[in-house]
Amino acid sequence: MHVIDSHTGGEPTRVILDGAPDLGSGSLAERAKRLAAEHQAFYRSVMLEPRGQPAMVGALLVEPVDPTCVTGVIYFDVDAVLGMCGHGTIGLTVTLAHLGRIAVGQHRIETPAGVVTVELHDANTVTVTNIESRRVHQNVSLDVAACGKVTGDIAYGGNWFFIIDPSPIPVEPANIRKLTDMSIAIREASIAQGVGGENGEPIDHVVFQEASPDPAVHSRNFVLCPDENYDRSPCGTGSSARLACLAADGRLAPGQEIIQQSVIGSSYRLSYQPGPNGGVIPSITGQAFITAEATLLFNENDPFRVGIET
Ligand code: PYC
Repeated sequence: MHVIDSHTGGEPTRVILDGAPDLGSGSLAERAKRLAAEHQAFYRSVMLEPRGQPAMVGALLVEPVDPTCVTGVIYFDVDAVLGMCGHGTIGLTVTLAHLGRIAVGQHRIETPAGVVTVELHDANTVTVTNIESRRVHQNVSLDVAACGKVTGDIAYGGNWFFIIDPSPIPVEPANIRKLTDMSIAIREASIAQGVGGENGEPIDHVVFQEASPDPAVHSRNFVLCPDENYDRSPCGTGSSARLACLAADGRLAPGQEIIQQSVIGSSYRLSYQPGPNGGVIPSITGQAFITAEATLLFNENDPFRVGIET
């Protein structure tokens, strides 16, 4: 299995070029469901240690349905198949350029959540124009055993987010353990209390937001991903969901650009345009760097061939 690894603001992406199971035909959403239901062992073996690493997202290249797209892609982490992934799309675009498959300019990429547009500015810098993102519930309260009542907004940016703004704990590297524990407890409470998206979709990510002390930076976030790791990048789909909340609250005008940082200080430039269905069309600019080109090996005699399951 040939893969190319990259990181976007510190968050790793592994693009799988070949050697993956055949997901058959149908829409990308149908093929993503098949991947989740029938091929868990495959994607876990690629993401888990010792082959993978914590927080890594896989990007499986598939044939697009829409022939105007340069590729189709299905993203996943060790615990879930994702609707879309912003940092992964920046990493994938830089990888496609590295492979000589695309040049500087605009390209379309099909994901289970819909078609996104990417603009490759140079070997490392990409703007993703995401699918329409929206806030679906405001000021939702959850009773969380570990920390009491927590209130947040529920928004969609290609995945489902519970966004707490302002964060009750400072969004700083020293607090990563505390933020992780609290966000896991919040996600578990949302599931136990039946709180989710507009059709009951489960919350898969939790976001803590806070204003930045640096006047050049609008805000910082901590984002918990389905695999219970935090996003090292400011999370493209999470930033999209957040833009939808800022727009709905009248706190950010269309076209106004802000800088959002992750908990480790990596940043995206963000803006939006109004969407056709009352949401926002987010624009996310970030940088990715290739870290490895590799062939993954699966030795029959390796006791950890399928990864370390804990
Ligand atoms: O950037 O959208 C994102 C993302 C989702 C999970 C990890 N990164």
